[in-house]
Amino acid sequence: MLHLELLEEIPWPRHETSRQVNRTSSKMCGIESRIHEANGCSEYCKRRFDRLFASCVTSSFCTPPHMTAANKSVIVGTAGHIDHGKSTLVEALTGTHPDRLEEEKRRGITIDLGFAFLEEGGVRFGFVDVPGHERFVKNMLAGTSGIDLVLLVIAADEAIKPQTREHFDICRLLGVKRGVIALTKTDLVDADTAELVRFEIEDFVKGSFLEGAPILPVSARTGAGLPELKQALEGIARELEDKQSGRYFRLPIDRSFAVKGFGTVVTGTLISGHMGVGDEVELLPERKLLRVRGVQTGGKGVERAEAGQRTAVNLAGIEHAGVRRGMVLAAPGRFRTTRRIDARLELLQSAAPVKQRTKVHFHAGTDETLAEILLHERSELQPGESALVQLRLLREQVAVRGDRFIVRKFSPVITIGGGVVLDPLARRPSRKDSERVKFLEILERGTAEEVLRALVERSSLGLGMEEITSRMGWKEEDARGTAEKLAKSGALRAVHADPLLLITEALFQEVLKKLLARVEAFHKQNPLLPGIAKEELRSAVGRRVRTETFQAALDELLRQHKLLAEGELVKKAGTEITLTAEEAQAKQQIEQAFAKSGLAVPSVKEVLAQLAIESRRAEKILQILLREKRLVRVSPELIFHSDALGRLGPLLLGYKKAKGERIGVPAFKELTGITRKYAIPLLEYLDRQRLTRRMGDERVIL
Ligand SMILES: Nc1nc2c(ncn2[C@@H]2O[C@H](COP(=O)(O)OP(=O)(O)OP(=O)(O)O)[C@@H](O)[C@H]2O)c(=O)[nH]1
Ligand SMILES: [Mg+2]
Repeated sequence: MLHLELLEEIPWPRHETSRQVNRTSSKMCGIESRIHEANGCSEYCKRRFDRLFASCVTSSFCTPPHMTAANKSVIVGTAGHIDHGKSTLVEALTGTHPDRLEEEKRRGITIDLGFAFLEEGGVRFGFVDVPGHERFVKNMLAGTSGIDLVLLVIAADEAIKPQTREHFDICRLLGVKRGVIALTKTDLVDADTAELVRFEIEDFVKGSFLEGAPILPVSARTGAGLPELKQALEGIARELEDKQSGRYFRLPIDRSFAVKGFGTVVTGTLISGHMGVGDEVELLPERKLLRVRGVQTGGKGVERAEAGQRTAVNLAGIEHAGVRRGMVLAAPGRFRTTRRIDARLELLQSAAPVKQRTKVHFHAGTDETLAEILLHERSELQPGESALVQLRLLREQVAVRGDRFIVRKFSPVITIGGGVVLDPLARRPSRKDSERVKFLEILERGTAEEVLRALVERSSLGLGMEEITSRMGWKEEDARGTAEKLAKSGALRAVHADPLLLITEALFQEVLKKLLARVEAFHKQNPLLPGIAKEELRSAVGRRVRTETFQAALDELLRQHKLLAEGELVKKAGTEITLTAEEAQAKQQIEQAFAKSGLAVPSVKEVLAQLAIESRRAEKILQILLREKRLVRVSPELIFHSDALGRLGPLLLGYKKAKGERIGVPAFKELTGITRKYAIPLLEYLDRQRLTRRMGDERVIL
């Protein structure tokens, strides 16, 4: 196995920043990496590489190595207006300047996302530094979607500016729950001004998730306030809930590049589950299966990355140009892509009213696409209001219930709202669908049991496990547990165990009733037939009932002994064929006709024609005799009585004793006293019964 040290922020031997990199350490790391690869990586290699890694710390492009074991990973996203000092503050906190691009250095502004790491008091912080420029909010959105807490940066000399508001709104709409406010550049203002800005900020965040959050005066230039800021970040980080490690692995990609000697590397924030070296992962929406060759979190090679960590993944099986920001790495087969999402959309106070079919830019995870808003049960959404909507997406997205998204006006491009995904595999809106709003309200507020029940009730054909997990983002075992509880309470029925298929108990009862009624009707219409063929019964419940449901219902009726199965036939328990006196007489007549003729049997037609009952009934009585094995069909035209056939065995044995084991057709005719018309089909029948074996023109008696 290849041990790859994917140094996300330190000397990457990568194309785009090769000039920025400390050459010596980069070269050494590159060489070491190749040794790892060539040797299939020994522990020795790994240790040497770690030592080299440690020697890189003096480089201005290196993050300190993380030699102590951090027990919590937290992603901090910066937010704030352009030039308010976000990147400078990240550098002051971590030692890494997050701006990577040549253009960023030249223009002195952040254009794309930057990353840095800090380990403080057992917490491993991953910083995502975002651009403040209004033209790059799109990039900011890709970085902010996976953060745990926001570091809202407001310069003391400028106070609250447009992108302070926009970034703050975005964080709120994305459901960021915690944060710290850094009042930067305090070295440029006097104490009174700083105090005034603090009041302004307190007012600004009132009633939001940042109300009561620490507002800390800092200066990246003098270093004032930095220890307090680190302490505040650490304090909040400790209070944060752990991320969704109990869900399936999902990593929205924010960067993809090639590393010489390793190939494609992608990075992103691991938003749920975990993933490790050697795993198979699925690239969505491409649906490509790829293998993980190496993983790095927080600037260090690891065997496994967990939810909540900045992660770099070295992928086998794809060119880096084949991966773009917005794609998702996911646990294979656990997520689906969609172009219709039902959601709760909140419109910002500052936005204009939204009408039916308003076009917007839709941002979720690290991806964006155009979307059309379809309002459910209303024609307009007013500023500051929220509503249930459908988002019709231009390009396929990966989404599960609970994912957050942002919408921005089509033109000019400004943030107008955001919300939460309720049903990622939504149906096309229809006036007939009167239950949709009720259903979405359950998805919005319901417990797992209420949600699963509502989902099953809305799936007339039944709901499969794959659909439950990909739609809700639940793990299979959790879905199974919830389903079991609902089955016990009598709300749902599992008609198939693996893969699980659920239907409502009401539908199951309906199918049971239909099956019973169909079997009863069959007996009524066909008193002389023993039962209905399973296939015929299957078609009686219609195509809107899945085969699994039909089978489970049939099994249930058999288990309850309401129905009985004999081979491919199903009959109602307790029903026997009862013949009328006329039919019983006909049965006797048929049997006798064949019995008395020995082996020179009459044709079926002749026998039936002599009966007093009509031919259809007579035919059924003949079938009964065949089923009872009193008569045997030897060829399509010829039927014999079983007693006559039974006498053939001893007759042949006598012949064998007297004349030897071989017998020809003429000898057989003579032995049985029948013509060729009967002899040939009978000999073929005896071959099938293994009483004789054909050898040329003769038979060997066995
Ligand atoms: N005096 C002083 N200047 C600062 C301080 N922090 C940042 N600056 C300066 O402010 C300018 C902008 O800082 P950046 O860190 O690039 O600002 P930013 O918020 O990252 O800007 P964008 O990423 O483009 O939105 C730079 O020239 C910094 O040197 C500070 O605390 N005091
Ligand atoms: Mg910056």
